[in-house]
Amino acid sequence: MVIILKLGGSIITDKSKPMKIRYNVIERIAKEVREFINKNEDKLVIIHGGGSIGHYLVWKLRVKEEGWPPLKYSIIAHEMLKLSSIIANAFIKEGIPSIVIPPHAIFSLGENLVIKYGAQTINIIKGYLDRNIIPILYGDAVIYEKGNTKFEILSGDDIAWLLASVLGARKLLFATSVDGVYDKHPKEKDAKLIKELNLRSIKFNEKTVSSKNNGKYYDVTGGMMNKLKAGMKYINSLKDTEILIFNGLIEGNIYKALIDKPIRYTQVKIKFE
Ligand code: IP8
Repeated sequence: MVIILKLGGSIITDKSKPMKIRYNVIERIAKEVREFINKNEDKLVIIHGGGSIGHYLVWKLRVKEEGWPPLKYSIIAHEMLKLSSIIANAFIKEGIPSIVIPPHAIFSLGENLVIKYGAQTINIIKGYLDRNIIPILYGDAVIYEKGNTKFEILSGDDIAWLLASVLGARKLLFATSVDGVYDKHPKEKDAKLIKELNLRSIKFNEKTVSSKNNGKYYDVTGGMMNKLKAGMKYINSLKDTEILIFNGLIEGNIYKALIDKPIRYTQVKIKFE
């Protein structure tokens, strides 16, 4: 069975510092993944976010304001590919067969920012899984076919939900820099972790759904709010998928989430009340 693991940009980079990659966290995650794949049959797909590389560059280069000049597009796509290669490199060092699949080469965005892809894209991802190679994808800048601008950001969260849906994933794991979804901003003293959240009845407003990343000047895809909103499109195909949002900065949590050991998390359920 397939497990989708989304590594938040806020864990693999330091979002408070531009272009700051957390190599030690990436190496630790690679070890946890190795421990898992050595003992388990599940097929893993890794997706990661942009963190202080992607989000920072989109903000710093002012691409949205300037209508995505082609050279600036290339810089962002290239820097994200480099970040992904660093993750693949850490995996390979741990003996984990893995391959970067650049989203800008297989996905585009169409009308209403719907993700467009061909059947062959999914065949290729499945082909790697069948051959025991972990595909690594990420939030990327991609071609925007129907917009006023030629390019747009495709969040890794959207890719994670989409692949969980089309690959019929057993689990969809969001490793973030907080323990899950809170009833108010987690920095507030009396903020409580929501243990279980029903995606069908969730109301999207800043007060009920917030994360540490919200409000950061350069988070261009909307943090926790977008993570959940992005899942709405796939609600009917994910009824059998276990969806968890948890803290990937705590050592051992990723491994525990992969093997179903108890940790603190928000479980996202999709059910009729
Ligand atoms: O962090 C955003 O991906 P996300 C990617 O998964 C870029 O939302 C390039 C900003």
